[in-house]
Amino acid sequence: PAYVITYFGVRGRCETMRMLLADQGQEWKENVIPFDIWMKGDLKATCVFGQLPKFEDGDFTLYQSNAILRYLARAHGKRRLRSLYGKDDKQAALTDMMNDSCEDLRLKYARMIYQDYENGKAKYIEDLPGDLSKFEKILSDNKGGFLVGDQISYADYHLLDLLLIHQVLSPGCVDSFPALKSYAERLSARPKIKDFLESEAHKSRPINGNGKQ
Ligand code: GSH
Repeated sequence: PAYVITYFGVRGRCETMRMLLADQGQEWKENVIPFDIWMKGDLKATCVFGQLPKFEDGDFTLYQSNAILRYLARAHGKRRLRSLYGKDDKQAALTDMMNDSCEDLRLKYARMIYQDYENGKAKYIEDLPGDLSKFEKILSDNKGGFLVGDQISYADYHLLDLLLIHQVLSPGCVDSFPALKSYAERLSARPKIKDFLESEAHKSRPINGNGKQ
């Protein structure tokens, strides 16, 4: 495959792009970097911002997980006009807005997981309905069935990943949000996403690098 994902052996910031690729019928190669190799610093020194993931499409190299998602969003979709990035510039802007909000929640989650798990987890779970209710309202207001319009976008894969990892953190956390719950079930049941979620590759990958989830 032309696509190569270089990342640690975790779901982390890459499971969204993996679900996007799987759902779009794409193949990719995983270049898994053990953390002790990373700590030697040679690869880090070659990364533009000193971090992973790194994404390669042939001889084109990209960093920053959300830029990678947008690159793939422009390249895939049923037809070029129905990309994973909305139907027009306004839908593209709304898709970016949704993804930025997913990024906000991902950062909040990562901060708790990596810096404050023991003390902060309970408060995080207590506050979670406040975060989820925003997405619940968006999905129940939009009759198209997705975050934006009536077709899947790269932001939907991001939200799906967040919903899946939050249901591991706090089982049942979407149960009081009917739109979110059915959205997560419907996206997870898309045949290629279902196959991906049931794959050993996905199931055996820890969510986070420190074993917390
Ligand atoms: N904004 C970046 C993105 O979205 O790709 C964040 C990348 C990032 O935080 N990478 C972490 C990393 O490389 C792993 S998820 N950590 C190792 C290090 O900084 O040395």
